[in-house]
Amino acid sequence: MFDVDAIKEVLPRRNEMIRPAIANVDYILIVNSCKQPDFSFLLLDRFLALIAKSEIPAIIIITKTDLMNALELNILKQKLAYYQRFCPVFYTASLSLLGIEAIKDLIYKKIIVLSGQTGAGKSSILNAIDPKLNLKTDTISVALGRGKHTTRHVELINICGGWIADTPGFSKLDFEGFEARTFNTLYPDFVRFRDECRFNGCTHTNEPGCRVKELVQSKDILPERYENYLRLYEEIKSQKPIY
Ligand SMILES: Nc1nc2c(ncn2[C@@H]2O[C@H](COP(=O)(O)OP(=O)(O)OP(=O)(O)O)[C@@H](O)[C@H]2O)c(=O)[nH]1
Ligand SMILES: [Mg+2]
Ligand SMILES: [Zn+2]
Repeated sequence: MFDVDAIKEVLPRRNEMIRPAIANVDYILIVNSCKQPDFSFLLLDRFLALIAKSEIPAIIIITKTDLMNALELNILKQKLAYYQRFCPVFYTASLSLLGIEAIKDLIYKKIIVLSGQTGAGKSSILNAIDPKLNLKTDTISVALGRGKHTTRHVELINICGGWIADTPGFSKLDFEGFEARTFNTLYPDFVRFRDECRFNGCTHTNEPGCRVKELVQSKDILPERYENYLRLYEEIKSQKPIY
């Protein structure tokens, strides 16, 4: 197997992920399943903010589209159309190979990291690209409604003329080292309007004359995304500082 650390020595580091430790990553694919485990916008927003801090471009991959009926999938697609303004979104169903060609095109000449909840279908995407990889996958736990941490370590795989890292899914993602005051800078859809808020450095929470809040009212900013922002903002604010 290719040594993940070797890449770090060859090239100057453009960016570096802390978990997993891979340098010069071109994209992080945030893998989210429609069901099993259930799709969560809060989890997606959490991922996007974490990745925004690493300054690596994110791409959203929606897996297991076969598990939603047409109506459910349409509702999901309508909301995700909002995210498409600042982040590409791809839809897949790995077992029927739907959407897999588009993922292959992404990998060419790139270093990519697959990231997402356990059981979201990361390894299954790679098996769909090349069945010879025969990566271990497992059904999700019915009792817990999530995966079983089937992939245990980072594996960097050379396929489609590029490198892609399969990673273990995680169930916990925290904002250690993040500051509430600057959390708004991790939201490209809010940053656009920053200069239109009355106060410099507006956190878009309690300040008067906040343009972002106006745009939430008029639904030009997705209200659920803003509500999740407030939840994550409060979470960061209540974190104990670590010295
Ligand atoms: N119906 C359906 N099931 C899928 C699809 N993709 C993956 N699965 C199933 O979802 C389960 C979990 O898939 P994995 O590929 O192991 O998930 P993972 O993200 O690699 O999980 P970890 O390695 O634990 O992080 C397996 O039972 C897969 O067969 C899909 O597109 N449709
Ligand atoms: Mg896996
Ligand atoms: Zn504001």
